[in-house]
Amino acid sequence: MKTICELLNIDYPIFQGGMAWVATHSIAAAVSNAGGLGIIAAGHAPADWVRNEIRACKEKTNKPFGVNVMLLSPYVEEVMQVILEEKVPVVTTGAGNPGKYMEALKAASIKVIPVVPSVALAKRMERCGADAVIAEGCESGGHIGELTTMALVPQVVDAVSIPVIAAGGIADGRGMAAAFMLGASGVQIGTRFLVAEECNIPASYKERVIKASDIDAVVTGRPTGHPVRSLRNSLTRSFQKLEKEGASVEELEKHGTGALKRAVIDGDVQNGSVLAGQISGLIKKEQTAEEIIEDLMSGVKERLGLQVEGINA
Ligand code: TUI
Repeated sequence: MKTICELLNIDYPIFQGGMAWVATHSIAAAVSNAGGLGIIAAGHAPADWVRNEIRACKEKTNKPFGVNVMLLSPYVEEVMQVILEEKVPVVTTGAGNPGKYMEALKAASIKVIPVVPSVALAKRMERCGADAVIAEGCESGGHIGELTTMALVPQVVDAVSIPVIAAGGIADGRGMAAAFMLGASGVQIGTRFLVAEECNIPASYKERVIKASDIDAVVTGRPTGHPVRSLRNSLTRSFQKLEKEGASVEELEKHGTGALKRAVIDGDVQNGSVLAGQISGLIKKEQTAEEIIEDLMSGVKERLGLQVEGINA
């Protein structure tokens, strides 16, 4: 089996998470230029916005990059069309089953790497032609599944024969080494790239991540069927109150409307949804994407030396 670096033509087995509203061409191009796989998040954005971001990314890097498609987006069909037209090298997907798009993406030689929260979905994705899967544990920020990274990754590794990328709770060389020990072929990292210099979110958002403690990343929205992990603030407290009072799904969904944009665009980290993972407490400073990748690679090499395929590319 090819290593993930050989498969995608990248130097290091590090994906930057496709964080909605956050992951624009700026951070994606910086991560790709540093040898990882930068990923633009399509989120809930219209197709024209995605096309502009793809073109801006191509201006800034000649290296492979990806687009993450949030399958709950109302624009998913048009966004997939743009990805095909622009011949984006890699597509990752989240929050659903991308099966119906697989044939067209594969026919365009686009590598397809779905995020999976379970063994069953990982197997289904392998059967319909996925090139790899991202097994994302519930330590992650944003929309999450049930299983932890520690439990999910080895079970997915045993169930499929395509490469498995571990995500959720990984932010340094130790976490990366642990992921390789579980059988992963690479890692996807979101939270640490939130505080990258090239990540153009408000300073208030980065400061909130940097000052987060180990227990600050909480889950709200379980009753809606869309649990979301974000950093404790006025919004998470009001959500928890509504949930305790038995608010309806409609009320809870209404309460969450526009909350991510409030944090990422307006910088309102009290009333907005500050999506971030459980590993936030480990993150202490802003650095360039290149410094983050160098730190991850030196940390993992220090621990695993030459043992793991793909890390010495
Ligand atoms: O998608 C994410 N993280 C996200 S998406 C997001 S924006 C958002 N919009 C509306 C509601 C909630 C969030 C913020 N963060 N991560 C990847 C991920 N995918 N986590 C879990 C899943 C997942 C869940 C179910 C993937 C597939 C799936 O399949 C269900 C099925 O159809 O079989």
